Amino acid sequence: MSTIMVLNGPNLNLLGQREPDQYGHETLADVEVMCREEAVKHGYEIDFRQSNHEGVLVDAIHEAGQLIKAGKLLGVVFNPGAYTHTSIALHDAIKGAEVPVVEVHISNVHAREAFRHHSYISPCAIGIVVGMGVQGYVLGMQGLLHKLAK
Ligand code: CA2
Repeated sequence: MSTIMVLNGPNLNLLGQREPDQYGHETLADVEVMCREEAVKHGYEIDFRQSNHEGVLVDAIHEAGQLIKAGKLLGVVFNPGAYTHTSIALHDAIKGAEVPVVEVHISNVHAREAFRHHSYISPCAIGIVVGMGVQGYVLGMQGLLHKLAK
């Protein structure tokens, strides 16, 4: 059985606890359940992670690259949080490790502050889901499967 990694960046551990108007009422644990249920439907497992630390996320992308080369991982559904708008390190990691990434944002970043309009991740993503709430994770998984599953 193959695996899909679902990777979450800084502050997403607070999901469901604050800012419900922006991010909804579901917690990250709820999102994990949704992703696992979707994965099972397609015969996949989920490797669900969150970190507030840029280097830990870089390491996770590198690990994903190794797992993909070993045929154990399909790709990564990635909500990089605020690092979306700042991290050349994550951009380089995705490119360097040749990891198929679907970038997901719960909110419509393009309808928010100008500093959220630019993404360092989008140029190296195979697809992007924006503004669909936490359902965006499931849509991102479906997109990854549609593009890559044999
Ligand atoms: O819309 C998204 O998914 C974001 O990636 C969320 C990031 C934000 O910096 C991006 O611009 C867009 C923020 C994640 C913080 O999540 C919180 C959840 C609840 C309460 C506070 C923060």
